[in-house]
Amino acid sequence: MSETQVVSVEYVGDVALICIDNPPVNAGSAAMRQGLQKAVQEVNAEGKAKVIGVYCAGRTFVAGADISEFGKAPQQPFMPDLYNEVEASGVPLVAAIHGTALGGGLELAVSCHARVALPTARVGLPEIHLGLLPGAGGTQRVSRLAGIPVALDLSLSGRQMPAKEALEAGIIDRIMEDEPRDVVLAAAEDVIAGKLQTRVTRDIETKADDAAIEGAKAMVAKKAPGLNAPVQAINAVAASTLPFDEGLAAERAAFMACMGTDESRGMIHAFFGERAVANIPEKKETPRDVQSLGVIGGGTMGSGISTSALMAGLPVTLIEVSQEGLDRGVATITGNLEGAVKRGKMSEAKRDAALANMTASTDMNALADVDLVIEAVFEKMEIKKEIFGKLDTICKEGAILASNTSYLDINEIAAMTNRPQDVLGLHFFSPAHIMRLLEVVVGEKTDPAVVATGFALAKRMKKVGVRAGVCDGFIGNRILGHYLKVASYLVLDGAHPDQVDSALEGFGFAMGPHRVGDLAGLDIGYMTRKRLEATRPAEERYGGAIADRLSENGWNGRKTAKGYYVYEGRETLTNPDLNGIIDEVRAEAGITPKAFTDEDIVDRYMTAMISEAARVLEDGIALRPVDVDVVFLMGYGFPRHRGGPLCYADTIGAKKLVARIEAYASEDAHYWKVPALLQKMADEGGSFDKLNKGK
Ligand code: T1G
Repeated sequence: MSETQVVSVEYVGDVALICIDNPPVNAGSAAMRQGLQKAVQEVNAEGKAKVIGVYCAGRTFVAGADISEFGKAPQQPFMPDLYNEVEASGVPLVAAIHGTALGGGLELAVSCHARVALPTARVGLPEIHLGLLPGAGGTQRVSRLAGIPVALDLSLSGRQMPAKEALEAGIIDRIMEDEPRDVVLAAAEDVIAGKLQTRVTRDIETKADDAAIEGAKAMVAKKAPGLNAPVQAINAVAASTLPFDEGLAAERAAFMACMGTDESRGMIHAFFGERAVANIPEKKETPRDVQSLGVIGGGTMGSGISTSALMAGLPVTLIEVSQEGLDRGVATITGNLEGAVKRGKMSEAKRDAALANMTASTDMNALADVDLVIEAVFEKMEIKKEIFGKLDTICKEGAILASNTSYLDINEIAAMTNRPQDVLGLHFFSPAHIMRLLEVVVGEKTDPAVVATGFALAKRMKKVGVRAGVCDGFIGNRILGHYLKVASYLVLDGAHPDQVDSALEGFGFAMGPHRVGDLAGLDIGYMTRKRLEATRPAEERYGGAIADRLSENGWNGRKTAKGYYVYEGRETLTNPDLNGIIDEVRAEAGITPKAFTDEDIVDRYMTAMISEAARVLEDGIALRPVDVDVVFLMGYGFPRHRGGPLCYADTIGAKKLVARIEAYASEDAHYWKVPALLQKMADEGGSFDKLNKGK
C-alpha cells in the first residue's frame, strides 16, 4: 500500500484529522511512516489547522513498528527521527488510542502533545518479547510522562496496561467513549478551547530514581540471567535523566545492541512462528460448528481440558465411570476456575457462568448430542478403543471424536468406529487450562473439515494449534523420547543428574530433564519404557536403569516427595540415595565414569533433539521446522530467546551438526545417526530457515 493509501488527511473546521489505515494492526511500516511524515509536514505548511488529531482505522491504534521489516534494508524516515518531527510540529497533535498502542505505536502517542484513549484501550512496550527495547523514544518519553518505575515496568514486563491505569500513571490525559475519529475530533476541539492541555514531552524533566534502577537490575539478574535486552532496556531508561537528545542517543545505542542478535532473532521467530503454524493445508475448509463439548475422564488432563473449554464459554459434559471420580473431576475444575479468578484471568461472574455451563454424568449416553467429544482417559490402547467403539454408537452424526492421547496411534483408535473421518487427536499439555500448545493430530482418514475444526477450537480455547501426523508421540513426545535417552546416557557415562539439569537451565530451559521427570512423575516414564521394552532394538543402549530403580523404590518424584531430588516443603534437596544407585548401575554395566563439561552436555542434548526433529520433518509428521519450534516453545519450556530447537540449530549450522553427530557416533553408532535431511542441508548449504521459507 502506498503512503497516501495508508495515511490520509481530512480537515474539520480548524482541525486536521490524520487517519492511519494499515491493516491488520496499523504497524509502523515504511509506507505508514512516509505517509505520516508527509501529512504532518503538509498540514504545517498549509497553516489551516490549529490542531492535528491522529487516530487509526480498523481494530487498533498502531501496534508497533512493522516487525516483518526487521532485517531488511531500512527505509527513511526512521521512527525516532519521525517522532522527533511529530513532537516538533508547530501545530500540536493529539492522539486517540483504541485497541492496543504498543511499542512504536505508544511511542508515536507519547510524541504527540496530548493523548486520549477509549476505555477498553491498552498501552504497552512489548519489544522485550522480541529481544529488543523501545527504540523510538519510548524509554525517554514514558519516563518523562509517568516516571522511571513505570517506564521500567512497561519495558521489562512487556505487559499491556489498561487505559484506566495509564491515565493514573500520566501516560494518557483523558478517557473518552466514542468512535476513534469522533474521540480525536472532540479532543482536538478541546485543545483549541483550552480544555485539554498540551505538552512537549521532551521538555518534561525525568525525576531520577536510582533505587528503581538498581531494583530492576537485581530482578533481571535473577529472572532473566544472561539475556541482553532486559539489561539494555534498563540502561536506556536510566539515561532518561539526561538531556533528551543524549538520552535518546543512549536508547539508540542500547537498541542497536539488541537488533540482529540471536536472542532477538529467536524471539521474533517465535512471534511469527506462533502465527505461521495456523497456515495448514486445510486452512480453506469450513470448520464444523462446535457449540458443546463432551470430555471423558475427570483426571488431571480431563479436568484441565474441561476448565479451558468452560473458560472459552463452551458448555461441557464431563463423563466419569464412577460418582467418586466425577466428584473429584468437578472439584478439580471448580478449583481451576477459582485459581483463574485469583490470578485475575476471569471475573467471578464469568466463573459462575462457566460452572453453570458444566454437566457431569456417569452415563456416556449424555454425550448423544454434543458436537465434539474429547477422550482423556488413562493412556492404555485397549481402554481407548473400547471408548471409541461406544462413542461411535452414541454420538450424533457429524459429531467429532477426539483423543487426548500423548503417544498412541490415532488411526488404530479411529478404526474402532465407522466414522474414522470424524476422528482426530487433540493432544493438550498439562496443566491443560494453562499450557497454550495443542497438537492437532491428523489421522490418515481424518476429514479436512475436521482438521480445520480442531484448529478453530484451538483458537477459541486460546491455544496455539500445531498440525501433527501420526507416529509414536507425534511431534513433541517423539522428539522428547529421543533426547531424554541422551540425558540418561550422560548420567550413565559420568555426568550427575544435577549437573545435567543446571547445564540445561543455564542454556535457558525453565527446568532440566530430571526436575521435569520428578514434576511429571517418574512412573509415567517407567510405564513408557516398559510399554516399549518389547519393541526396543537389541543394539539400542538402555539408559533407563537408574530411573527404573528410583521408581522400583517407590520414588516417583514430587508426588512421592522423592525422585532424582528430595522435596521438603518448598525446598528441593539432593537425594542422598541417588549416588549409590548411579554407582551401582555403572558398576553393573562396567562403566568408568568420565567428566563432561556443561557445554558438552548442552551440545549432546541439543544435537539429539535437532536430529530427531529433522527425522520428524523427513517423515512429514511436522509440516515445517517452525512447527517443531512452536511445539517446543509452547509445550516443553524451550527457551524463547533461542526460538526453538531448529531456529537454534541454524545458529550452529548443518555442517557442524553433522560433524558432531559423526564424532558422537564413534561412541554409539546406533543412537547417533546423521539424518538424511541434515546431511542434505550440510551438502547444499541449506538451513531450517530456508525450509520454512519453502526454499
Ligand atoms: N508488525 C508486523 N506484523 C504484525 C505486527 C507488527 N508489529 N503485529 C501483528 N502483526 C501481524 C501478525 O503477524 C498477524 O499476521 C496479524 O498482524 C494479526 O496479529 C521502534 C522496534 C497487536 C496484540 O510487539 O502483540 O515497535 O498471521 O494474530 O491476536 O520501539 O499482534 O495474520 O499474517 O497477533 O489480535 C512492538 C506485536 C513491535 C506487538 C494483536 N509491537 N503484535 O493481536 O492478532 S517492535 C509488538 C501483537 C517496535 C519500536 C519497536 C499482536 C496484537 P498474520 P495477531 P491479535
